[in-house]
Amino acid sequence: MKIAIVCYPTFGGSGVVATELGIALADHGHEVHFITYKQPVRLELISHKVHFHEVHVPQYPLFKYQPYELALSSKLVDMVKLYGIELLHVHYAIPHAYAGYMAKKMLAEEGIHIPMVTTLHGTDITLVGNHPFYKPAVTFSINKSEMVTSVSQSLKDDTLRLFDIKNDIHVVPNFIDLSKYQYQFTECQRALMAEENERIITHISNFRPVKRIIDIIEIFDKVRQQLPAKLVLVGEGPEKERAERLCQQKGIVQMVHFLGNSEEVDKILCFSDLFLLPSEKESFGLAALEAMASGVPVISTNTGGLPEVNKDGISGYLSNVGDIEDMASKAVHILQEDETLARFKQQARAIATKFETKNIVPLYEAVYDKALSYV
Ligand code: GMT
Repeated sequence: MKIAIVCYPTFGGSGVVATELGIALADHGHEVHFITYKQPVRLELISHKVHFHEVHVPQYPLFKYQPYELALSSKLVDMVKLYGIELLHVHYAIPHAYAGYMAKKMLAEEGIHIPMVTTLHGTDITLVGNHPFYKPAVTFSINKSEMVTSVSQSLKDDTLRLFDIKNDIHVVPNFIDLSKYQYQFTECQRALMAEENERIITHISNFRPVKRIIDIIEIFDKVRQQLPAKLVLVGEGPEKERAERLCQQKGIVQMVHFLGNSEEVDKILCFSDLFLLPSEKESFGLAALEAMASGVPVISTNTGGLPEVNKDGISGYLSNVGDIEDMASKAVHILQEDETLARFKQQARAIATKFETKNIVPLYEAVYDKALSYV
């Protein structure tokens, strides 16, 4: 099958999932065309099965807002015609599903009929898409997709609650290539981060308010008073400065490493003992799954799709949003004894195996087959 994948090429979870999916589909023999404004961060290998087409938006002074959707839909039309692409798979509804629909209509005028699959990732529904400014367009483009998938049951429920959706939503969970998370302890650069007797607590995100970075600092501050520990924070975003200031106020700057964005999260996770994800909302929590794949237990909130990924008392623990005390005491419980930590590490990895690429990608292929039967 010749498939166009439209996504955000950045460090965000939706872009990572789209990129890993494209790579896995190419491994299955499909021809994949990534169409976006920059080469996706985790797309290392360009081969005859994986193509990347950049969407250019020339700057024109008349426009206060440059029309990306227009450039994207035009690029989709051109690439579908040039490469004989048979299906569009758009990740993140805004504005990709809208641009995809326009491309479909333009192609139909020329007698080319191709289906569109829209994958909902979370904030496109729960935070951004739900805003009255976008809602009519998001509802319309979801309803005009041949097939719609969501990354968790929780996100499906949210979508049906918040939007007037007429078509079925198929839950296809996010997935992980476990072979990429198999660094042995000895290969890890643990000594660069912490003393031998210290536990390493990690968080990776885009540092948006929804991630509750301040809670992470507060939790860590409680934990480090009970046992020797270091905190490793990976990512960039609007809450970073506030977090840095709080570390200064608490006098814990030496115990907290801000690493910025990284393309080597696997190497960071391999020396981590615990992953914190105290988000306000999380449709899935790909970062938690990546941690679990590295054998790192997770303390997360019980919001959104997180309970579908992080199993309470097995791969880690779940707490109510904002319950810093509870998260700190559960963290101490996991980290205090070597035997407890070893058990949670092994259980976290075991739960992650349920989300292996080879189990999930065929679900997308089945969705594509069904979408093709509709045109
Ligand atoms: O906020 C983020 O983490 C980025 C965002 C994105 O679209 O890139 O992540 C969303 O999609 C991920 C991949 O499906 C999910 O794992 C995240 O849970 C989801 N984020 C939220 O729902 C806040």
